[in-house]
Amino acid sequence: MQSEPTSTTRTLGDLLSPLAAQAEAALAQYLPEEASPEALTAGMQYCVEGGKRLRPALVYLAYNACGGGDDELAARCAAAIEMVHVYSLVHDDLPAMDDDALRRGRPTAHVKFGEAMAILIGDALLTRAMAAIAERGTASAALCVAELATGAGCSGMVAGQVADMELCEVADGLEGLESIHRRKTAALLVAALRMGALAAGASEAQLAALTTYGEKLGLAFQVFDDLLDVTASAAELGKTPGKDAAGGKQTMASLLGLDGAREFGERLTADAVAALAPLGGASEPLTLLAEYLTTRRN
Ligand code: GRG
Repeated sequence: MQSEPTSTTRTLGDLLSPLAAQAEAALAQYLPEEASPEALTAGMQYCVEGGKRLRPALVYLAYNACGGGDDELAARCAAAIEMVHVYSLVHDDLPAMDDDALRRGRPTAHVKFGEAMAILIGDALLTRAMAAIAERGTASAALCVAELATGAGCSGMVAGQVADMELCEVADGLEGLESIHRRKTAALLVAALRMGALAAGASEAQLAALTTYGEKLGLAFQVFDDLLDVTASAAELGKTPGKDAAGGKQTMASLLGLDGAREFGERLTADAVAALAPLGGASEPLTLLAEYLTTRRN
């Protein structure tokens, strides 16, 4: 007889799949807008399919860790953060940016629908995300919109992308790379956690703990992403591997070496977990998530 998986043998999928099911339901409910042209809605839906649903999971886990409260707001935030994430992937894959043909194991949006439609699908996902939260109509919802816009915008993810594309000045070496990762990757994870916490009416201390966790987790996530770019296959990743090295881009792997980058990622993960202390036992799934992310293959 096969034994039940223990907490140490469970995979990232085991932890994320119930939360992913919640995210699917939230996306099905909050992505479509009645007056949107059918072709646009279909394009948006194509692009959100697949993916690990990591950011919605962070919304739900932070929400639960802070004791819950407004389930509908949490669901709206979970759908919204995935829409913003997917918009960023669609735009990042465009010829003017990373020019990639493969995403989530399928043709990218511009390959499938043409460049103009891909830009518009991204625009629609970003704006629909903000409306999906704001429509809740509460003060907490307004705070969540601000969190998401800040994490995604000109001091967060977009700023990180501008720096990554060398469209502004960036410091050399590790300092510069970390400043890119903090904005391009970590800012959206922080927004996911803070929105989940706000939907639960979290205290300032809980928000601060989750913010530090998200910052460290985001940096660690990107370190492991850099490693996967070197060590994983296209079949595992569902996107083109080896692009960083081919483009002569600085990454954690090129700066620190594979072993050094792994050690750095593990240290950041330990720092993320340590930041959860004020939340007590309720944050254990966030600890498990951080630890599982060190072993992910996609
Ligand atoms: C175009 C404004 C704009 C931003 C682009 C998301 C992004 C910023 C670039 C994509 C490339 C990249 C390495 C981003 C860092 C964040 C990251 C690792 C995204 C991939 O996230 P996963 O692994 O993807 O959670 P899935 O498909 O599982 O959701």
